[in-house]
Amino acid sequence: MKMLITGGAGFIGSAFIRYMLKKHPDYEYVCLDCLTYAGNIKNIEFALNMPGFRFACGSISDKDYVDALFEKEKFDVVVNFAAESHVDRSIKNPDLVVETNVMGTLTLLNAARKYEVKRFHQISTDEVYGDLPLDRPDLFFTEETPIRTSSPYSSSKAGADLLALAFYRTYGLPVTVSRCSNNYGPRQFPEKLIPLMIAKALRDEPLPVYGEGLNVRDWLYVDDHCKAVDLIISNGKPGEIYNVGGHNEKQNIEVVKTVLDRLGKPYGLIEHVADRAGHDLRYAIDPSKISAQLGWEPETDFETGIASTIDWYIENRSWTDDILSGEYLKYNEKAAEKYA
Ligand code: NAD
Ligand code: TDX
Repeated sequence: MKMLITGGAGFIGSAFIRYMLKKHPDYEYVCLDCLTYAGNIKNIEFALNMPGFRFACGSISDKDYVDALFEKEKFDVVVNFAAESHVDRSIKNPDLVVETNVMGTLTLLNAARKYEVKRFHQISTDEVYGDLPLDRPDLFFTEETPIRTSSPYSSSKAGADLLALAFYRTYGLPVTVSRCSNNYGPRQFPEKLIPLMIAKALRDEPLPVYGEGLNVRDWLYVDDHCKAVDLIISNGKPGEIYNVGGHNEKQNIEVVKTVLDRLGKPYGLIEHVADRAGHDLRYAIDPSKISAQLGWEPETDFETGIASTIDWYIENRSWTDDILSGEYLKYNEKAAEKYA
């Protein structure tokens, strides 16, 4: 079994590589990642010299590179994590999310079809369903919820999903799609809510909470997402979409206060700032399909997961420091040359 993992130098992709190398050490893996600002070669340093693992520094949007890689490696399975993943950046630069998330996915789909991969798994997001009202806690996103995106990011992810599903229907490419809720855990880039708030609090800097902080996100520990993806690849049905989430809804302000409490820092560090444009109110996943059909259940509850996540950022402070100082770009550049 040979698996291509794109975006494997990022937050979830690197957790997935860790998870899979442990769970299926007999598989062969290639990680394709072009090391954008969000990629970090240190995230997968442990794997670089392992037999059965190879890093390829290239872009999913580079047709010639992708075609040559597929021709050479003859992948059985492709798991596409690579994306521009930050909503705020997509609001500032909508063109890039379309180029990477839509055109990059199309490039991979074309290659997967040409080289007859046995499974193409597209990593999507609950954000493709838009948002739910704050005053209807009875409502959840199911796989039948219509696509109703809000941001350039979620629109581009929805475009990629629809293309992947079209390749299943039109060309018979064995595609599966997973739509997961907000992930948290070690090695998340310090622009996303939880690692950003930890980084700011550790430095006694103001914590920027958009608006009143009443928007709700449904948090899942990253390894539980990895477990779901592995199950879908092994036992999921081509053409199907699987929602992934652990019924762990929290208002942003609650999450921020949890971080401050764990670090022993005062709530006075919280600074309410201008709201995000088009800010989605509430995300909440109904995971009953993946639970009933594939037996998936999350293993890490929020209290345990957030405590160990905060501890990880304290114990590995140099990981964040290197990003904030720009030092990580130097070792990424070296890796880009070595693994071109
Ligand atoms: P991330 O931003 O941490 O990592 C993205 C990775 O993709 C980086 O290593 C980056 O270098 C790489 N990449 C970007 N453009 C590329 C290109 N053109 N070619 C090759 N590699 C490229 O993102 P993440 O948070 O780990 O998210 C991974 C995937 O999961 C994304 O598809 C995202 O939409 C999805 N997702 C994320 C969450 C979340 O909470 N973080 C939730 C649901 C779904
Ligand atoms: O500084 C901040 N202040 C703040 O209040 C930031 C960065 C965020 N927020 C709020 C906005 C959201 O309501 O916190 C919430 C979470 O924000 P993000 O971490 O940016 O995540 P979100 O916009 O919910 O999108 C995430 O979940 C779905 C990921 O970034 C996506 O990649 C994933 O698809």
